[in-house]
Amino acid sequence: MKLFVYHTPELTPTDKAPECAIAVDVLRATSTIATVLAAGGEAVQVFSDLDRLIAVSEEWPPEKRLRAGERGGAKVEGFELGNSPLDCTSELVQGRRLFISTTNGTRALQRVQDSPNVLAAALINRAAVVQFVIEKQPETVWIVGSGWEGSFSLEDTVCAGAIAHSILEKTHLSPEELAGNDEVISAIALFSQWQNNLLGLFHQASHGQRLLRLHCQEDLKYCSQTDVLDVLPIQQEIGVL
Ligand code: 3SL
Repeated sequence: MKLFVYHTPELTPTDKAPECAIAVDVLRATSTIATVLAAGGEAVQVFSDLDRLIAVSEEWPPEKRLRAGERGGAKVEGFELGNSPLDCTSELVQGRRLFISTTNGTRALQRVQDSPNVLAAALINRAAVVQFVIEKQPETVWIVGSGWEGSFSLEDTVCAGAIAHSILEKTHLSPEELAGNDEVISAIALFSQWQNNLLGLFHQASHGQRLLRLHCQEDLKYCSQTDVLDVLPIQQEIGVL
């Protein structure tokens, strides 16, 4: 198995798809997706275009659907939900399909649509994602961070490092056997440095600070937990997890 880390969707090679692709948007899209599925949501369907989201979700009975949308950290007007995982209680999401569009997380998921195994990972469901990778043993795995509008983000890279670190522990591969690019080694180093204070790292991250300005400190706390949800968001058909 060779693992590659890409800090943003734009940095992935355009001429190939890996056997397994892991999209990461710790703050907050993939944390929200994992939370919805763990709370009994029927599925999560991801859109980049809000009009298309509205059109497709109209085909679902209102009691069976939820619309979630975020632009610039704020909730899209008229939607039931923004992008806070803390709003996704089992009372609300049980048996319903979530139709979601966010600024960056959606882009990462869409960029890897051609892979036969597309997963959505966050720190909260890291163990389930690692378990899948170890059992499946794909030849090539990409971890694709969402970043922020094309730029590197600390929280996605530390999550990539957390995944890589756990794969190393469980397989006894050496870092140089596992790593397909240098980004893997630097992500592991970032995680090793901050693993006991992930919330502290989020407070230093530019998107963490943006969310703090929007009074989302509880979201940061929740998303900084590791391995608390045993859920594997995996694509069933294009765009549906
Ligand atoms: O950009 C995204 O996809 C979002 O996760 C950003 S936010 O955390 O909802 O602001």
